[in-house]
Amino acid sequence: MVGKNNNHSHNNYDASQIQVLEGLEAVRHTPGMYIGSTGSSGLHHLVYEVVDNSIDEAMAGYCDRIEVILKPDGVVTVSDNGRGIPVDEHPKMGRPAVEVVLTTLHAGGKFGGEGYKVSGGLHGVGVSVVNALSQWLEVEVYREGKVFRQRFERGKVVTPLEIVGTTAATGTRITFKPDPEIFEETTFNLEILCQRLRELAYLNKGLLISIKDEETGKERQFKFNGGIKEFVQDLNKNKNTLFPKPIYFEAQQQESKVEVAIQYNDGYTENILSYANNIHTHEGGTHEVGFKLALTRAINDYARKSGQLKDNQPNLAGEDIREGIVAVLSVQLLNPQFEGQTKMKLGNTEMRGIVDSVVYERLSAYLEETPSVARKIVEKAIKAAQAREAARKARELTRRKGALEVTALPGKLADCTVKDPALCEIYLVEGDSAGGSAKQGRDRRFQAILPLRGKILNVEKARLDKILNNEEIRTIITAMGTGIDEDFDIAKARYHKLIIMTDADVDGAHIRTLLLTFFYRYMRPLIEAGYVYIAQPPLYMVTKGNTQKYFYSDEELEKYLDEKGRNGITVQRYKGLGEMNPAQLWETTMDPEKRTLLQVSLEDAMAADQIFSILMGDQVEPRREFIQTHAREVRNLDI
Ligand code: 0RA
Repeated sequence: MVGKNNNHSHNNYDASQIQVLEGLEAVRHTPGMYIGSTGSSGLHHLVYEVVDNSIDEAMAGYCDRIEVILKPDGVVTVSDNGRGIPVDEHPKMGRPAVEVVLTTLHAGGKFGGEGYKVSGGLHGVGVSVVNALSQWLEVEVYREGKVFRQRFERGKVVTPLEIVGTTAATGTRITFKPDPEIFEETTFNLEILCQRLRELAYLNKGLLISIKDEETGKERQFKFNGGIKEFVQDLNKNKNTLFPKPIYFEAQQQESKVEVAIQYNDGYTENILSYANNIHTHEGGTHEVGFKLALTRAINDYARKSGQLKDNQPNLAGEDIREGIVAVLSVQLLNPQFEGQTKMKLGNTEMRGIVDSVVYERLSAYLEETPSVARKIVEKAIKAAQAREAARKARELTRRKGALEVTALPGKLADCTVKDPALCEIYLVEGDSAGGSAKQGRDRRFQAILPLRGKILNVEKARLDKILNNEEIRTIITAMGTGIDEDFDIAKARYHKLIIMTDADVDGAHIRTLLLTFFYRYMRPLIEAGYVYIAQPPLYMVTKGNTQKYFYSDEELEKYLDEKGRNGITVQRYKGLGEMNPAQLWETTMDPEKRTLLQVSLEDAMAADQIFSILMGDQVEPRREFIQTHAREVRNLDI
């Protein structure tokens, strides 16, 4: 046993111990407050929280490997080769520091002097939250030549810290089983974890992060010596870039660190990913504002100096300068303030000026030194400005002609009879044959059907003026009645539910991604209002005698077959909606009493938008591969 004071065992609570238990009880009482949810997202958050502590150790320069292992029964291990959580007695608490870290809420902050500054994964909640929400957790510390071990159950100490062996290594290993009493969902998804771990590996150059699923044997390793420079190159992998090597710089200013990588492609979208302390700031914030200000100023200054922009011409607008940009901005700061609807917007006001001055100075120097690249960026921005002007004129013209007004509804639309939009829904259905079944199977009082034919316009490659001329898109806009883009008006929505119903195959996933991208870019308030849904048609029909049962996932079907056996059972796999007759389509997918709809969140749509950029890239091969690996995930959007 370690430490002088061993009498902190079960029935000998002192004041601090009582506080600890109250703290962890609070976590178990309202887990959502600490990890967001007790669904799949919260479950995965536990792993991120533990990994974040190892990342901090890596950022302090003491750790270069982190390993995640998924074990049977929902158990996870996270190991690192850092210094190991200190084991000496904590001066105030009279217990080993590692026990304090694992049982004290926000042991995040400093405690017991300089050496014990655990930033606690600036998500802020700390690893004690993981402990509180685990059926059991074991920590092993490799330090001072020894192996230390301690076990907890539901946050409570069950064995004191013990020395169980010797070792030459240093590091920390935390193994835990999320508590099934707390989590609705207890199976980890390797792909979801990989996404975050890959992102962390990009953000921490040279750090090796590996993950292994012991049950399937699947193993992945992430290590990027180029860090965010490689991140930007990978985001541009399927694109035509304007120049091969990303612009890159990092700088330390006051207590903060700023790191930037920029590369342009010949597309029209803006893709700036910003991070604060390794957290993706989806909603941007002060650092991103500073970045954009500096970018606009540096490019305009250069365009004038180089003579590409004449004295009598107006400045290039920020949005023109950002057309086709792919950039990663990563800042580290002491007390990050996260704000906004989803707490993913950086609020620290000082970061605006800090990032602005760093980016302006370093980018201006780069442009001076690299005129060939500078010229290409300015040329692209000038073209964007011209195109924007042309699009404005086209829109003006369309508006004057009243082309988007709902004078006549599209012929293909089978409208509903009820007129109150709050009660009405519109199904966008892939293909004429499924469209036909949906028309026959629906409740025509409140369900409208719009069949979509053929490939909808590739929105990534077209600008607004072209999009407005695409027939399928026009039909959707007209049927919805809202207009789009700057003219969008949600009050005019003719339906408060827009339901995307596509086949459960690759093409269906493709069409869905495309529609979500279109809504995300041109009708975003529709998504924000929660009006956009995805229908969930069954994957299988099982017939036994004269009864039929429907199954919506492979797991569901397997479970059923395991229970009932396969005797006298036929399984039909639906390849497309067209294989269901109108009555079946109604019963399984359209009847409000029985169906499941997935409501599309802004994050889902944002993800679709990113997937879309990859799908619609300029090179064909990676596309196929991507669709195949992701088709199923898109179906299982987590809401
Ligand atoms: C507090 C102080 C020190 C390291 C750590 C915590 C630490 C925590 C975790 C959590 C997962 N892995 C970790 N690795 C280290 C520094 C102690 C010293 O000065 O040696």
